[in-house]
Amino acid sequence: MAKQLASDLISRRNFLKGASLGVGIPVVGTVLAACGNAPATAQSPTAMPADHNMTTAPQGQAGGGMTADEMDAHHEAGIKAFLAGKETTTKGNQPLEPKMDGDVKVFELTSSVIQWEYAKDQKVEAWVYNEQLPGPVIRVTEGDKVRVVLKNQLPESTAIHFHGVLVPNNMDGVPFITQPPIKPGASFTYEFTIRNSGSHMYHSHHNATKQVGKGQLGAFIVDPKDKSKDFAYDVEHLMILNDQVGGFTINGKGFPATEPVVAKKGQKLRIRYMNEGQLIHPMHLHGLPQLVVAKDGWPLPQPYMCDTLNVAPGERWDVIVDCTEPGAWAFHCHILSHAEGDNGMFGMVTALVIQE
Ligand SMILES: [Cu+2]
Repeated sequence: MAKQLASDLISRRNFLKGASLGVGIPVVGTVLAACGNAPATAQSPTAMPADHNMTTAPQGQAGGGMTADEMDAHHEAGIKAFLAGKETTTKGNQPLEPKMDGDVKVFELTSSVIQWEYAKDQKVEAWVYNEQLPGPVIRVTEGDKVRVVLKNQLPESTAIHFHGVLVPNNMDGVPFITQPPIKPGASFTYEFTIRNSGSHMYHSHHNATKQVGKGQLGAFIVDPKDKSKDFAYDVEHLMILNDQVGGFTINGKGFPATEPVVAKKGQKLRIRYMNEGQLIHPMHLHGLPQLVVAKDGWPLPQPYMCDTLNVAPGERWDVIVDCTEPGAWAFHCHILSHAEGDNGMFGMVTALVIQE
């Protein structure tokens, strides 16, 4: 077990190669240095390497009924597990390939109930699209003719609202306002021509506290027809926030099962934030400013810099990060109870890894 974990860490070290981890969060450098010198023992606090550079912790209780050393061991184990990167095998946000029907792009979605692994060995009942959380990414271009066919295998009626996408009234997906509810076992077909670009979402608009909370959500991204009108970026990362199923999650996973955001030095990284939860989440990136370029898919008349960006329920924000500083930079929600406790970091935490 320890051997397996050691090899995981080594392969992740190759993956992170050139990231100059030592200049990022110091604890990461410490973890990797310890890993190089001793067998990995992430889950075994008693086997922690002694740190002679630090003052010995007092013997009293540090919090949560633990000594300071025990607490630090939990914190270190979480970081090690994150770096190993094999906490869970499932992944949401997979691209959904359309079938062509003439010039119409046809996307097929099925709502169903599954057990979703939001953290290592932690499963929870989730109501998902196409057996993933978040649901698959629907990505189209302005001017496209789009058809979305939803098959409902939930025990409740449902409907899809295309949040932020300009659609005809009868395609807006709100039961009893624009359509009948889609009963269990039934299907419904949405069809519209894409009029506006940007970072949007699709989600249930029926018993939504429960249905969206349990995972009836996904990204709907529209690229501009004229690519020269898009923001300049080299790589992009989608970050869907939720705070019900699985607790505080980024892309359906809680730290340390979250994915790192990876870019190379010199690249411009576009992050698309989407909040499908019930709470505001101020997303804070260490080390590098975020240039905020769009709100709800609409380009801002005056982009602005920040390090912490409030992402409220229903909002989408696009930011560009100029990846000038190599290293692993902590990246987390700054409502601290969504991110860190006695047992270490959890929930809405990841890292931006900028490779040299
Ligand atoms: Cu938060």
